[in-house]
Amino acid sequence: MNPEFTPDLIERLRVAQHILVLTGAGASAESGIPTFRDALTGLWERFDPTQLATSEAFEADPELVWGWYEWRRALVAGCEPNDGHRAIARMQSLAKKVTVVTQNVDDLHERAGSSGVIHVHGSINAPRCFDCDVPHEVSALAESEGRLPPPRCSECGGMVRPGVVWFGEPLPQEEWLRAESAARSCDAVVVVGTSSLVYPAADLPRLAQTAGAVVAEVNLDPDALGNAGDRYFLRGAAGEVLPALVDAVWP
Ligand code: BJW
Ligand code: ZN
Repeated sequence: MNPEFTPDLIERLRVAQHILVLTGAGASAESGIPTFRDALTGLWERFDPTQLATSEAFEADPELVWGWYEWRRALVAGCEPNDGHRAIARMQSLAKKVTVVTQNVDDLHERAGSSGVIHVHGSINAPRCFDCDVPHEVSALAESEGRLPPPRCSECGGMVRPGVVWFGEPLPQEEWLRAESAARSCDAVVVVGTSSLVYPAADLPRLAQTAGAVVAEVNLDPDALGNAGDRYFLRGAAGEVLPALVDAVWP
């Protein structure tokens, strides 16, 4: 068994009444979706993803930003959930209660079989009007990668934008309240593949820890470990560590 799975951690997860799983881009990396702090490739290699994920970028160059999101939507549509997503879904079927909160805008948790997933940064499959917020039906995926003019809103003629949360925008209120409430009431948190740099999502493990929960973090990079107090760090790829962890806790 992985030596980082200490008997103490295994026992705390086994007896937990409510586990919060918080995922970031690293959870989908093994499915072929680049993380935010990874360099982009191809046509997009000149751009910093964190610079494209803003309303200022969209207003300055809508075709660039819409094209990038349509490229990512196509990428997600062509990717499959990985063993990490499947282990989380299995955890939901074995543990008493598991709430999955994701910062990811893909639907790979759902496709792996997870239910009730809380998307705190929105969804790449739910475009809406930039001006009046009316939802826009997703269009057929573009054949080629590159700049694309955003469609127009059928209500007001405004530009359609991706249904995701950009920097400086509030998180969807209901989703955030549910995520916060899960953090305050859970007894264990499993944090998967996030750099923990983006707030307020990065605060959820700290909130839970303050309320007495144990926190375990799965990440390839030890520097991603939050610095607050006694946490368990499970170094490695989500697709390897999570299935082994689920097997160890619920044999
Ligand atoms: C693996 C792996 C493998 C790889 N296995 N691991 C100063 C202090 C505090 C806050 C702020 C501040 N200045 C500004 C802010 C606020 C800002 C913020 O946090 N900025 C920071 C950068 C400092 N936050 C916001 O603006 C948020 N809104 C807000 O605060 O609203 C307030 C408000 C209230 C009322 C009115 C108005 C406003 C909104 C944040 C929205 C974030 N949006 C994005 C884009 C989403 C759409 C899209 O997908 O394009 O969300 S940015 C991007 O970062 C995306 C991600 O969800 C998010 C987090 O990234 P994540 O998931 O952690 O990915 P990476 O790439 O960073 O890390 C991957 C990790 O995986 C790494 O650690 C790898 O090692 C690891 N890994 N492979 C395991 N196989
Ligand atoms: Zn509109």
